[in-house]
Amino acid sequence: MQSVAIFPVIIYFWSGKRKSMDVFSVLWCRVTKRKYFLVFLAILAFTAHLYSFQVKAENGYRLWLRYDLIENPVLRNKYASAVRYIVFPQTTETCKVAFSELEQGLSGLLGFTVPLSDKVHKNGAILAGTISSDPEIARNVSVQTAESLGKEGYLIRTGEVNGKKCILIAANSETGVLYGVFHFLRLLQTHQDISALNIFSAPALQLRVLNHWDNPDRRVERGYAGFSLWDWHRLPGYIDQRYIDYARANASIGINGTVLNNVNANSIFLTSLYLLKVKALADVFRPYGIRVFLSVRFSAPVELGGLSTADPLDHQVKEWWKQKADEIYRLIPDFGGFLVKANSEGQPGPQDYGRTHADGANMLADVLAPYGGVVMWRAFVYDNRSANDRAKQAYIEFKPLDGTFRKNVLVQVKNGPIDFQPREPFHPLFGAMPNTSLMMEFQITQEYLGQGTHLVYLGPLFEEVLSSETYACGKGSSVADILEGKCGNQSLTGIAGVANTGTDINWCGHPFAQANWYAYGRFAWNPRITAEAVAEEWLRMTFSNRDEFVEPVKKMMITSREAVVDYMTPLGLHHIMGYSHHYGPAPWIKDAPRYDWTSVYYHRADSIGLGFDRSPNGSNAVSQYLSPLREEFADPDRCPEKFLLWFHHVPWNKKLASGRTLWEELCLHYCRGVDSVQQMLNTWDSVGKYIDHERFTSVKMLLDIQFREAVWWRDACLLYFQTFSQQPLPSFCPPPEHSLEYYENLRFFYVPGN
Ligand code: GCW
Repeated sequence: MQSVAIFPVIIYFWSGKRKSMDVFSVLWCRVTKRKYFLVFLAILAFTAHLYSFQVKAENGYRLWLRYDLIENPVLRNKYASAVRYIVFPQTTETCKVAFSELEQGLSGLLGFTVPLSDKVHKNGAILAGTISSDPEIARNVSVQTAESLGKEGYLIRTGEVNGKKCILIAANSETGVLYGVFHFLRLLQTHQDISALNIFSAPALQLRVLNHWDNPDRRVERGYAGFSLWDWHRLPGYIDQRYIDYARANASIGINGTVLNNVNANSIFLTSLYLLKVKALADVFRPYGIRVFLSVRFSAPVELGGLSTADPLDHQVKEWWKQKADEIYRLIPDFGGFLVKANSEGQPGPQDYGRTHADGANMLADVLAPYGGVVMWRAFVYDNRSANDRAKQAYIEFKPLDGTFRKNVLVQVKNGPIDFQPREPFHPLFGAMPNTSLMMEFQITQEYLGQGTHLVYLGPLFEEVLSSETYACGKGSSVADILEGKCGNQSLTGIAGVANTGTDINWCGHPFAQANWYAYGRFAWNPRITAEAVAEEWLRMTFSNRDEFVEPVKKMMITSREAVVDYMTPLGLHHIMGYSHHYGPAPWIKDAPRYDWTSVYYHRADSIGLGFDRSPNGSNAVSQYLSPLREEFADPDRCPEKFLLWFHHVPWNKKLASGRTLWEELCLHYCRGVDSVQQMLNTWDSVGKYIDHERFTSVKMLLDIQFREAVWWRDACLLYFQTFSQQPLPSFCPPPEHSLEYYENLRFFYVPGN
């Protein structure tokens, strides 16, 4: 915009007749002469170009890595005097990308190119590098500190070299330095004080990976942001700039691994042709500290190797996998390993041959071990054999295997025992397998949380799960403690997030879905961070540093998770979404090939009440939790209300803590959820003036959709449950727009991600 404003000024001075003629008269004189007219057009075109660039630049592509000029000149000058030059020997590819990020970031934020120097000679240097390779850095970092930084940690400290004040960004590895650079830029992006820095940061978990559910045809299972980022057809020859920007974004939040393909895996990824494509991506990601992994189909030896079996104890099968591992590591020496979904939802697995999950996982682990690779074996299993409760099956199958997995196996457990619902209690396997490396699986893509159109910030969900009390090693042992290996004998630690990225220009579809990618990375690095702190960082980097914007929008983000729980599945309800595509409400689903694919299986509504009885009188799933949590969950009067209908079948007229009956409370939550979305809309309207029009409008349209869909959820669910409660809607709930029949007859085709 500033460039447009300069235009009349140029004309004014160019006229040379400032006193006698106004700008428009001058313009008129000049344009009558052809050559001036051409100059005029050129200036106009240039200005228009600058203007259009500025508008387009806010399409969200840059994510949180926006390095726009810091507008406040006082702050900018303060930073500029602290970072007058950079001393950063670039000996490796990782150092090169770290330096280029630092240079690019600083020049954008400060408005000038900060020069590179080979030594600290005056105040105001940024001195970046590894501790072992730079004696100046080494002098500033004690051996003890260096040790505690580990492989990927870093420090950012105001120090002194040759008697000159400088900012040190140091680590044991180049990747650590890269992480430090991103952190340092974040300080500037969020306008922090950098005059006396003493930051020390190391990741709490070793493996911090994204799981892409991307298929070879580029469709993304449960993806709501376009097609897969991986252009398999043009790989390995064509390297899309997106791959590099993807790596930058991940490195900026400490993600160090990516599983490229869907857990419902296609064996094609293990063919020699595709491994070359995988190698091309691995080569792009390597400088950013990101290793690639593949989801593998357990029956690949049959499909690709022509064997008659995939039995993990069969000699030929083991040999086939060994040869495959050798081939992979010849191409990709730092290949991360395999992710496996076995004997779940129709996928092949060791149980097809009468073997256990451990037999399958260990066989693969053995072929990867010589190369340092790992197996991430998923515990998301359920089938027709799950006697009386799907929620219990993973525990039943896996707990007896505790202690039998190889050291390089991690069992990957979803955050809750069913399936990424808006709210679930934590998975009871956390705390049940002290001799196994357990890793967390979160879903960043919003399969069950409004998919591509609802603004739902997942930070509070991550925080709630990670801080849940498990009693695994006495009172005060959280899920985070277990993940970090503080509560058992884990040899490896890790966390996975099912990615929400795609080819949409802004990567994630909904502008606020970017916050969930960001938050996942920040929680993976530090499971004890708060959702609020993360939201604030993200907002400042992604939109604006103005408090008038940040404060209300942060509040909106924090409440958005409770809002979706309220208007979809309050009080512990779960899995009542549309059949298969999971879009919209469908509590009435009762005919499906399997009972546990219906909604009635999960909510159990009848004339007496609502909810799944998982107490000792019911399926007794509560017994999978440790005492005293088990007893708390088992008692309907002590069970937290947010999980009430998860664990209990509660009579419609039972009085809850508020004094309201279950029916009244249910109505209150559904109606409150809609009100919250209205509040979100109001908040957004009030902050429009602080941000660019493009993203403002995009979010506004999406919030309008979210509001209509929240109303739809409320009305459809209340009308349906009312057929059981047989009670009127309380006065605080507006009358539904349509009949129950209308909602039941809605049909949706081509829902994305299905
Ligand atoms: O929730 C279900 C999803 C499936 C997914 C599965 C899983 C990849 O609806 O789409 O399959 O979970 O996690 O394996």
